[in-house]
Amino acid sequence: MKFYVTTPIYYVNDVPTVGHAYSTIAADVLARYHRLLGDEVLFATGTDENGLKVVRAAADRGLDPQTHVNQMADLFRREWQSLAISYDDFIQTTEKRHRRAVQAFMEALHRSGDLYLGEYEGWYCVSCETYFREQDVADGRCPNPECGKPVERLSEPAYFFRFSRYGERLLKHIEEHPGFLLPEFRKNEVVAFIERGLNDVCMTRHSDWGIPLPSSIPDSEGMVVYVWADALVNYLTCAGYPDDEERFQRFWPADVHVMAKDIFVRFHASLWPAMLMSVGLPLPKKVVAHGYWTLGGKKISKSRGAHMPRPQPTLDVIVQETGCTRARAVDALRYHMLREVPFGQDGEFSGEALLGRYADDLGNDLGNLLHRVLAMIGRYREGRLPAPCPPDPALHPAAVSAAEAWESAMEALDFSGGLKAVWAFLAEVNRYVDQQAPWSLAKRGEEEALDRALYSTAEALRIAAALVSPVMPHTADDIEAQLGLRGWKREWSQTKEWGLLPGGGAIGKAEALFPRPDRRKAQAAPEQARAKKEQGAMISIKDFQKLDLRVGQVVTAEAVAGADKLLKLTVDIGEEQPRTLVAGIALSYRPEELVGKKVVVVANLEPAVIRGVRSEGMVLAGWVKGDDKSITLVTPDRELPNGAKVT
Ligand code: ME8
Repeated sequence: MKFYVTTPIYYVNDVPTVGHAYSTIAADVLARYHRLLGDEVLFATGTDENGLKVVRAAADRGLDPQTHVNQMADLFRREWQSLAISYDDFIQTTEKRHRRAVQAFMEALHRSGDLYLGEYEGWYCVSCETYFREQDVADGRCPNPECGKPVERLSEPAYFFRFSRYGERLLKHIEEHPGFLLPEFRKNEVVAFIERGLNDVCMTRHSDWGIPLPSSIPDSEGMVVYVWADALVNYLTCAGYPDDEERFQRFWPADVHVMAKDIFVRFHASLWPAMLMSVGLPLPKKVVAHGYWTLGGKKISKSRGAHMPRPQPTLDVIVQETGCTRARAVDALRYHMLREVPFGQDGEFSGEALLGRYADDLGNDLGNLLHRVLAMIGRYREGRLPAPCPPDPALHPAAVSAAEAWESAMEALDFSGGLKAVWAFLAEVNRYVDQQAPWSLAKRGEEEALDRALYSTAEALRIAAALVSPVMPHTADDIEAQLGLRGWKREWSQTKEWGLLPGGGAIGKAEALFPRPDRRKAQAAPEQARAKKEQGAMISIKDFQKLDLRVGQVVTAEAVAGADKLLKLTVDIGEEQPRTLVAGIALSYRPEELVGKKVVVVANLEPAVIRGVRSEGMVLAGWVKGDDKSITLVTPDRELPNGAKVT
């Protein structure tokens, strides 16, 4: 199978924002996923260089337009490479191959009878590179609500495309191909737009920057192709149109065009399909619009200024705040953007939310899981994987359903839904580790069960690596390396198989995948890092103030039936009734020694039922880790009344 995915080609009037990165990352995830499926993938992106906007941006920089566009295209290339964008083709619309494609396409349009010479009378918005009708322009300003800039009066001979002919055919195509336009609610906007009636589109203008109309078209002297018509044709150019027939047959039609909603209704979901219909080419299989990333509720856009969130400074912040590597920060940004917001919706871009996801989803759910499992394989099996065991019913079906959920999500372009399913699987694996409690199996000498638990969790992590790999390619590589899989050829089908990790294989060096700021130093020593994890992350003074710590006095103390470490206490903390609580201190205190003792109690701890006793707080105690007999209660140094606050 082949798979051809595109991003918009971006204007080179300024540097990319996280919004541009978003479309490009989404397309990259599709491309990587399809490569794992074994498809022959063509992933194309590039830059839109022929508009008037570009000429003005070049003039502002004191450069000739070609030098300016080449510099900007290089900047985009570098940007995408740094975000692990695995594009196969990067097109610049000033390239020769594209000029050739656009001219061939215009000739084909002319041959089809859909191009006619007329007089253009109306308004042009340079910022949107769009023509507007007389009635749509009020007070000389662009009617696009996100723009509103002054429009320019134009009156010149021009070629028009008979867009108006295509309303019915477009509606029919949309109806007959339910998955053609996504998401569904935006499809309705397209239908409404077409039903209001389509106007012919001016396809040329007079300029000395742009692709000249071919001289085979009469009276075309001095005319260049309207930048939008030129830009849309890039999708054909990348597929080999018009000269590389074999490549074109192989890759066209595109499987998915990805973009935001700004250029969906008018351009990609109606004008583009109509242009293709006119020249008799098949339509793309899917055209998908995502929402906007916003800042303060307004679309993030280059024209709003330098403070707009951009990928590189965002990566800098992640690295500074967490101490992670840049590659890891790239993965975190990619994950966050796709997970945080359902693909069709708008979302507010927030560094805080990003760091939150970094700590919770990536640090805790994934990074710590890997670390725990590897540490146990290190400790109990001298760093060697136990022999493969049969599929574990608690894990294997969960892996298969995560893989299947991801597959449907990729069809529906539901990135956040797909990731949610993968994280539900990780939650299963975390739960499995807690339930199996390999440390207890080791203590009890249950070697076979321990082998099974360790192998199964490692195998689950191998699957998790493949599942996350389209979104987090560096992380997937590192998980595999830590599991000892060197030179491993990853394939999607392996996400549903079991037992692929070789028994006896030596695991690699365990390193925290997503270090936390407070664990930076501990990274070098995995054991310490684990201990730190149990202590938790840094908290602010505000967090600390949430604790209601009070001096109390033990009123009664008794053993808890069937639990040799627990005592049931009642403690007077200055309330009407003494609190009942359960404390794990029975190996170091006898009940009778406790009565009358002053202690410190966490009074606002959520109640919990422990061994059938409702415990309404916790007494503070210190201990030497691992030695239950060393537990020592914290007690005030001088006399304090019951209920006194401890701060
Ligand atoms: O429109 N949120 O180029 P462009 C989400 N050259 N996506 C965003 C975004 C945001 N805040 N800001 C930008 C053009 N994007 C034409 C396209 S295609 C044949 C020609 C992304 O540089 C999103 O994909 O203005 C949007 O559609 C695109 O950048 C617009 O990029």
